[in-house]
Amino acid sequence: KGRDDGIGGSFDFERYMSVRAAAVHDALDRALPLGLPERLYESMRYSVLAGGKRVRPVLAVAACELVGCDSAAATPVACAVEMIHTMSLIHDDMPCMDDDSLRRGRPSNHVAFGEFTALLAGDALLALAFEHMARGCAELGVPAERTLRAVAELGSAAGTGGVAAGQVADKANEGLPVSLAMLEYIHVHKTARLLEAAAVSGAIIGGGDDAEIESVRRYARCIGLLFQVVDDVLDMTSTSEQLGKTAGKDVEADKATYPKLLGVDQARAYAAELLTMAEAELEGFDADRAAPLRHLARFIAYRQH
Ligand code: GRG
Repeated sequence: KGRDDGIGGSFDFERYMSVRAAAVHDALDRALPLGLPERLYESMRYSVLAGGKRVRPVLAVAACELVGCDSAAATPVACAVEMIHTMSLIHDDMPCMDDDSLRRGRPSNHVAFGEFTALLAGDALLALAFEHMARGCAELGVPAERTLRAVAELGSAAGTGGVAAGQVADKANEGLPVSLAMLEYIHVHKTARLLEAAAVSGAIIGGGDDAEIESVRRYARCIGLLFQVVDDVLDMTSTSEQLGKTAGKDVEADKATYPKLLGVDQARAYAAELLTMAEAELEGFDADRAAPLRHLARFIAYRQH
């Protein structure tokens, strides 16, 4: 097709990721201009524009393209999902949660701005996500019923049907023996649901039919869990390589993980199975259009950090 964005005959995934992630970064920058009170805006921009892999927004864009729509239509929903993800990181780092002082290579939001500003920046980002999506989709002429459906999808994934529920279960089980079923519940809700909602919302906004949307959901559910299993394996392998971990990491020592419950080899085998299942869900789609999501699944499976 001669496109220079990595979607040509031979697919260049790194280029696709960097072009799409840069577009999302610019859109986030525009979505969040400085305003008053300045400190609130600065705190929100500090975390949103700090970088990160941008996996969730790229998933939304790629799913929108998968169902045959232009990537631009998915920009507001891609920004919304990254705002929700970022607010969950801000709150997760606070002293009442995981008490982490570093995030995305710099001081956590509450370290840089203080606790109450960090808390409110997170709250404001969650609210802005839905405001931005509603306004942005309307401006682009996305049919309102698609936007409404995507709003419900993201709302559930952020709250009682996803991240907040998963985090409560995670905190409530801290230091307790955790079954594989509970570990799966925590990760499905805390991590996989938002990745799933990112992809599903992109497919909804792009005008996918119900069968396509459900295929995208099953694909994304697999890569959401895959993301966590790989994270756990990477954590364990890097932890065993680094002697004398910091006190902060010692708290994590009694945290249940897939390699601890299954063993590293079994956890890796589970990751391979999830990757196979994710790729199978893409078989019904045009191969060129499915290339970004196929490579994204492999990127998640084989990433080293
Ligand atoms: C969302 C309403 C709402 C509340 C938040 C604090 C909290 C409740 C939840 C914690 C959620 C959390 C931090 C889950 C972990 C998700 C995860 C795997 C984060 C790392 O994602 P990456 O690797 O990070 O994509 P980057 O920085 O690359 O974006």
